[in-house]
Amino acid sequence: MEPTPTTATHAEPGGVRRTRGVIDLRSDTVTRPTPEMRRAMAEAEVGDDVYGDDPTVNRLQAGAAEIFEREAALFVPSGSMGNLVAMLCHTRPGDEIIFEERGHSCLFEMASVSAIAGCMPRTRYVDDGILSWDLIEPLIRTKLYYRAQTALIVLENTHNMAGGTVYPQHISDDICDRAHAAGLPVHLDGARIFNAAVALGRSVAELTRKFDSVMFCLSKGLGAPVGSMLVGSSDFIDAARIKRKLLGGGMRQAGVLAAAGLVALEKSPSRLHEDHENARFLAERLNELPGVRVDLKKVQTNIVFFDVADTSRSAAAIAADLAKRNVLCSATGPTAIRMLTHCDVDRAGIERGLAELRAVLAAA
Ligand code: TLP
Repeated sequence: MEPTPTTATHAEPGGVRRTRGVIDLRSDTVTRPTPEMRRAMAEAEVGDDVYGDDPTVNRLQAGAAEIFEREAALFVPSGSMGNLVAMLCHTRPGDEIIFEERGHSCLFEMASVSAIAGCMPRTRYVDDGILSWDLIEPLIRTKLYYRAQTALIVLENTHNMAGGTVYPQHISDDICDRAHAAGLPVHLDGARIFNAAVALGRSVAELTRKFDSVMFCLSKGLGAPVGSMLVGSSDFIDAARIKRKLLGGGMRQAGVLAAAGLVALEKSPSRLHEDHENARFLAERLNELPGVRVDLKKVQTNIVFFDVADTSRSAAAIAADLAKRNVLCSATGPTAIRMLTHCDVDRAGIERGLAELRAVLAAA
């Protein structure tokens, strides 16, 4: 069957379309490498990165450090490993780490904060996911020898489970300044920091300059197949390299992956605004459907959550019916559904997704 042109934006070598008729809105992690990435991967110069000998990994790390205006960067296999490595560098077992309650590194990374870093999460719920110093300060432990000590604050920008919300820069800067005054480092889970930068019209360097360490993902909206980066000082990255090895994340000829990451860093940020426009379009149309509610003020980047309580059907049932019609989304709660826009679904694909949802709701 000829794949629908609305579902894919790039032709693969040999003319095969990337996505065969499926509108996959489960996540921006589902994006496939572009033909340019695949070419770069095939032609990548490689070496053994555990010896520091992979020229393509070295170029990627130097490029990321330059973009973030930091001393150094480290290529890691996943965002989860990047966050865990940072937590291992900043803390000791028995310490506490402050997170927003739905922070990815607290809730969705296999409890590695406790299981591997040996730390206690200390959390605070905020509806839009955006913490502020007045919410963080009461969570900091007093210095008593028999109490676990606060060792780190983790912020997430954009905040995934709050709907892709963006930290206003004065708030994240203020948290970092006050944390530093209190002797605490701040790590940024910046899996989607390029989306935040596009939403705010600022550079990622500007948004992140006060953080002690930053993790960002190449494999989400930037479209690379694998990999994330940690950026920070040379001392932090030297320590992070050791922790990465401890976790089994020392890779060998990783240049084949880094090559795609280099293309992603160079080419993808300038097109993320399309994903944001598609998310806004999607959110506004969803909000017009009977029984569907979207909190439009939270739709700031490429993530759309919507509530289906008033359709009298569960999110899981709707997601299952949509999947039968080749539209994929994630049921994230009894009545909550998450959809993400990305480079593999264009505006026509979004429209088809909406039409299928309309049909699913009408059939019920
Ligand atoms: N997020 C994934 C799922 O795990 C939920 C997604 O589909 O959104 N930080 C943030 C903010 C993330 O959203 C994710 C992945 C990660 C870290 C972890 O990245 P990976 O999947 O590379 O380990």
